[in-house]
Amino acid sequence: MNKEEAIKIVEPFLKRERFEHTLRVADTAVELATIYNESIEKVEMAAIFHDYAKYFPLEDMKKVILKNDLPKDLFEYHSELWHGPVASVLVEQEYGIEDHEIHSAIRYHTTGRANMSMMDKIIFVADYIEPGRNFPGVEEVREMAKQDLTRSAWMALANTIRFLVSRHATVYPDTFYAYNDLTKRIN
Ligand code: DGI
Ligand code: FE
Ligand code: FE
Ligand code: FE
Repeated sequence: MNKEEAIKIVEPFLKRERFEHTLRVADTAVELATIYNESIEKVEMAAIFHDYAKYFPLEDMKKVILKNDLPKDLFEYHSELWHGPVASVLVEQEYGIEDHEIHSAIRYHTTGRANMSMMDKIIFVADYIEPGRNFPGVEEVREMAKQDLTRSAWMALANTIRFLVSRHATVYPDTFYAYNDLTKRIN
């Protein structure tokens, strides 16, 4: 599948703004892949599909989680966390994308995880810094992403945790695992 085919697949599943976000994540991810010597084709594919399941009915996502080897504790947390894991299995089952690095980058794009791969970090950070984002602190993460991808992912995780705590929201364990792991790795 090439880039154009992938875009044609996801477009009908996304609202217009989300589709445009997806294209900006893909461009941003390609810029990062260029800087950090990762596969442009793989990063682009992960980015195009990362929010593929974002608007699936909750019941459909639930079924996908139950039928596949995905963590059932997702049901104890906000349903906003389901679309990445769900998309990561559907890209294989529905579109034959078999690359595990692509699966992982899609699966963990919202929460992160311990031991994030370069591709995981590229998609996670691209999703956070794409030019349409204006979270408090995003400009610092944008600048850092060009210098030190790991530190930029750590900054985005810290901001996300601060944001969730300020809203008295729960934080999924993988988000803490990602933050703790990167805290030990940054210098
Ligand atoms: O799908 P996007 O909007 O492009 O972005 P995303 O998938 O990174 O995040 C979706 C939302 O999930 C975002 O508003 C913040 C929230 N979120 C991220 N990590 C956690 C979280 N929500 C909870 N409850 N726990 C988390 O760990
Ligand atoms: Fe998402
Ligand atoms: Fe994100
Ligand atoms: Fe996204």
